[in-house]
Amino acid sequence: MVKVALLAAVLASASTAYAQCGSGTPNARVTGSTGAYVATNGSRQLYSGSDYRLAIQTAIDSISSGQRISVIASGSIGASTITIQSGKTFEGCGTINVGNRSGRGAIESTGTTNVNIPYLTMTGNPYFGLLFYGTRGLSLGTINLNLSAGMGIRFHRDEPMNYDVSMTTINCNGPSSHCVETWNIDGLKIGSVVARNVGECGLLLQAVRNANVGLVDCNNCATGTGYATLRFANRNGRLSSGSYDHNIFIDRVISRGGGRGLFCVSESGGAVINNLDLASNGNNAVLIENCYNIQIKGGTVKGGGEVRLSARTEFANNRDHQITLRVDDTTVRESPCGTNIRWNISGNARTTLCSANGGGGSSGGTTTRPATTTSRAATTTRTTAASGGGSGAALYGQCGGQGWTGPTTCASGTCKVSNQWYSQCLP
Ligand SMILES: *[C@@H]1O[C@H](CO)[C@@H](O)[C@H](O)[C@H]1NC(C)=O
Ligand SMILES: *[C@@H]1O[C@H](CO)[C@@H](O)[C@H](O)[C@H]1NC(C)=O
Ligand SMILES: *[C@@H]1O[C@H](CO)[C@@H](O)[C@H](O)[C@H]1NC(C)=O
Ligand SMILES: CC(=O)N[C@H]1CO[C@H](CO)[C@@H](O)[C@@H]1O
Repeated sequence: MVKVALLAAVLASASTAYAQCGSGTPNARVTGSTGAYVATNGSRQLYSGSDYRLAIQTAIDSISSGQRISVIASGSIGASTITIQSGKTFEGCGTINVGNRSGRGAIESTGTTNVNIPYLTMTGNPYFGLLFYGTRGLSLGTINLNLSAGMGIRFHRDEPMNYDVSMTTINCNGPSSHCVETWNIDGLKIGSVVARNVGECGLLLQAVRNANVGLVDCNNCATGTGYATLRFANRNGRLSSGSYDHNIFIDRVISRGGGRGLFCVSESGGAVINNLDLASNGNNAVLIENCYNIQIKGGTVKGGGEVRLSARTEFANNRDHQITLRVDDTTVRESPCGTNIRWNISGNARTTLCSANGGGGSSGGTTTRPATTTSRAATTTRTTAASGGGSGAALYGQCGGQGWTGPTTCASGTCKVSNQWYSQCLP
């Protein structure tokens, strides 16, 4: 808790000190426009010329830890990298256009402490817009990434851990990969990630522990892929003790269209999600695969692909989930049966679950609830046909796609291919 309080204090002081980008008296500035950039440190001119990146880097290098540089000018750095060292505050007030430097970030900060980027607006097609690893006390404020391709923010894989990372408001439009992809963070606080037209995930958390996220809101993210608005993967939420005690807290996930809504995979878990608001997701609205101790406290799923608990054989099966949701116009299915899965599903969804309300258990019969029945206990049957042919998938249910093992015909409507991963019964 001390950590959280400290973080809040740091954020508060940052926002009080610099109410607007470039306000007050930054220690260094980059001004000018195309062909004529000027870097100044106080009243000293350090650079004058056409190289926007060099102007920015010269200004950054001139300040000391605890000082601030404001890039007032807009321009293009091409396929190159801006590096921010420990203790420095970097404000991108103009629009920084960037190119694709393979394997690298347009802006990087690695092995640093207390770097602060309160404002940034970036355009272009970076390999990684911002690349981080081995950071401590990194703070990102309002970051606008309006990209034509590439990835927004990346915390690198196979590199040292990051500690105490905060992000206030991340907005993405247009990247072909993820808006935010994290690996290896202990202590993450995010206000919101709002993403539009993103090729892969809105927010992808991997090997992260002790996280607190306000909102993830995606419209048209991960269309035609197995990615999701919010994805947990690669032992996300696994504590160093190996336990999956709740340590990943997500307040709200909004997802419209695109690929999956929520996707948990590869031994991740330890997460509490207060509210889901998913509609018309392709693939699965929710897919939880080999995950542990996920609690979904409420919310709605409307149409789109099914809500599904599934498992691959290379990891231990699902266990200890508690899922309360209203689900309409799609299906809810647990296959294979997990251990200690507590469902509370309302709405008109057809459900194929392994335990009755509030129950646990990993074996025995499957409970199928037809769309019109509200009492699950009333219609307990062994359902060999539930995931197979017979009557076919319900209207708006999934009827095909790569990896799909359920029905391939429709009880109502016609099976139409949405993409490689997902076919749906449509009227
Ligand atoms: C993003 O950039 C495009 C041009 O590349 C522009 O038309 C659009 O207005 C920008 N959107 C935002 C939200 O800045
Ligand atoms: C960047 O260039 C590499 C090849 O060097 C290419 O594979 C990649 O798709 C490009 N990324 C973007 C965002 O343009
Ligand atoms: C199921 O969820 C509803 C809210 O949708 C709640 O009112 C009810 O108490 C829950 N039931 C159980 C058994 O948890
Ligand atoms: C290179 C240079 O001139 N650096 C100076 C920039 O200004 C700060 C004070 O704002 C000095 O501490 C730096 O030495």
